[in-house]
Formats: sequence, C-alpha cells, structure tokens
Amino acid sequence: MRIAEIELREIRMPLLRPFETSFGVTLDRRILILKVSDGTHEGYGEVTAGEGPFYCHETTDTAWHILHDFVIPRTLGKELAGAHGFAPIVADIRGHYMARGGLEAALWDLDARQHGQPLWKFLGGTREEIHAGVSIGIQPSIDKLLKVIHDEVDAGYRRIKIKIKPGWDIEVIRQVREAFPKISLMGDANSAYTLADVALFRRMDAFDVMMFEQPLHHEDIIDHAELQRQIRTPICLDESIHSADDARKAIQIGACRIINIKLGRVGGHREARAVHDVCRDSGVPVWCGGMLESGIGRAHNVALSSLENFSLPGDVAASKRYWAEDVIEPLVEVSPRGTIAQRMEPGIGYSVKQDVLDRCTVRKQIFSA
Ligand code: OSB
Ligand code: MG
Repeated sequence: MRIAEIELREIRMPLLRPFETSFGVTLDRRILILKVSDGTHEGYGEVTAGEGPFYCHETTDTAWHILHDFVIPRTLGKELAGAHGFAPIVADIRGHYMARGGLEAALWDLDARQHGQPLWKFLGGTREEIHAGVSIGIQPSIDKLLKVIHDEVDAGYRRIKIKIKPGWDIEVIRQVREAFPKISLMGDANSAYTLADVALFRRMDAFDVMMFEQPLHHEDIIDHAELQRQIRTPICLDESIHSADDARKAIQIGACRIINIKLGRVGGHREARAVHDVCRDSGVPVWCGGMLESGIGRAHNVALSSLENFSLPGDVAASKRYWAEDVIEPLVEVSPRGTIAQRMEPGIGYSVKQDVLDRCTVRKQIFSA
C-alpha cells in the first residue's frame, strides 16, 4: 500500500445539546478528518481529541501539529504493509495516540476498500449487529435527567450511562434506580474521585450499577485496584488504558473487571484489537467508548464493535442524538431494539457527504508524495 496523498482538515460541528462531564461542557466540536489516497481508492479517519486538554492531554490543535510535523511526513509516499504496517513507523512517538489513531483509521478504511471488503469483516469482526447504549451528560436537575433517560429507554437503547461527579452521584443514582428499577445503568466519573471516597462507592454498591467507569486519576491503576478490592460493583477503565500492555497490567493487579476501548485513545484499530484480545484471553468483557464523533469516527466505532469480545453495549449511538446534519450517508441509525446493523459496502460502509464536509471545514491542507 503506497500513500500518494493525505488530506488533513478541521471541521466545526455544533452539538444539538451541550454535553457536560466532570471535566467540563462541550458545545461546539472541532474535529480533524483525514483522507488518504493510493491514487485509486480513498479512506477516511477521524481524530477523537477534544477541544481542550481535559479528557486527556491531546487537543484538536496538538493533533494537527503532531500529524502535520511528524506523522504525515513519515507516512507519505511510504510503501506500507497494509494499515497494519503503520503503527511501527510512528512507534517512537510518545503519547499523542489520538493524532496517530486518526490517520491509522483512514488507512484501515483504505486497506479494506482495496480488498473490496467491509471494514468490520476486514478487522475480523463477527457481530452483524451491535448493541447500542447512550452516555448522558450531567443535567441541570435530576428531574431533567429522569426525562432524558425515559426518552432514551423509549428509543430502544440497551444501556444507560450517566456522568457522575462529586455532588452529582449517590442521590442521582438512587433516584434513577427508583424510577427505572430494571435498566442496565452505569456511572462514568472521568477521574473525579480519590481513594478518600471509598465509603461513598461502598454505599453506591447498593444500587445494582453495572460498572463505575474511571472513578480515579486518569493515569492510575494502583488505587483503582485498591478501590476494586473494597467494592462489589465492577470498575471499568477508560482514561488509564492506552495499550494492550496497559490492559494486561490493569487486569493482572485487579484494577478493573471491564475495559472501555476507544479507537483514538489506544492509537487505532491495530492496538484496539490487541487490547480486545488481551481482555478476551483474561475473561474481561469490553465495550466501545465514544468521543462525540462525527459520522466518520462513529462508522469506525460501529465496525470495531463487531469483534467478538465487545459483548457489552457501547457508547455508540445514532447520528441524530448529536447532529442536526451529519457528514455521512446513510446516518448511523439505531433500531427500536437498540441495535446498529453493520454495512455490507467496502470500507467503513458509509459515504462521506462532500458538500456537508466542505461547508463545515475551517482549514484544510493537502500533502502529496
Ligand atoms: O469518558 O466516555 C467518556 C465524551 C467525551 C469525552 C469522554 C467521554 C465521553 C462520553 C460520550 O461519555 C460518549 C459519546 O456519546 O460519544
Ligand atoms: Mg469514560
């Protein structure tokens, strides 16, 4: 596979609703989109970095810098052993997984198209439909949250994730559980707590929560292992896991019983698959996380979720939950049974709406070999 041209662009897309987590509020997304071409076929990928360095150190702008100055120059004109051959040529770059992962994803789309195969099959996936869940941001009131949950359950979603933070946790979970005794419910803290909160988590054990996602520091596994020893509810790691090695260590010391895999956070499909395999071999289920992606990143998440050990519903939801207008067609849609069907077309299986993409674009650069 020889990469003749790479296009890097920034698009701006307003979210339909503000999304609030323990680390801040997002209203307008600034997303980097990569297009790669071998002269015949094209592939699309998305950088999942946020606007500010709050979920992790990367931002839209640091990703542009790393791609522009380091990742793209190394990839352009190179003869790669398929998308699989990309990771080794950027292996010496430390961190910046989302920047690398955006280009890596585009290369997998291209590789799958070269082989005339849908990406999910090309990745080795077997799930022809995946189970969709939703991530619901912190709301102005518990009543408002209950209403949002009601609507999402009505829409068919199989699992409800709520964001928690100190002051928006046990009372919220108590009331949600009271209003919805049967739903699959989980809480995501995005690192808002410390070991000083063990007693609080022990009290929250009473509400049959599927898992607490990343309760402690974004780089920690040691304290998570201590917390997991003291609570019954499974811990799921998100921020702390960037590689299969991280996953192996976290599982080995008992820091989690579930792992959320995000394509960008681990640097692309190759490492995502490796994390998946480590978890599968240890009996740890995984699910696919989301980063408020446009349709391009979302399509990659749908394909990734087809791997066998993605046995729990992920944060992969319908385009219309996020955008008035998405950049792909058809839109990512969720059935009344809470499922998303895989596409049978080559590559990501969705086509990019060039006019919408161009309208959202605020900067673009083309690199030719
Ligand atoms: O921690 O999973 C997270 C969004 C931005 C940053 C971090 C997270 C999230 C989500 C949203 O929970 C998932 C989605 O709907 O895309
Ligand atoms: Mg999370």
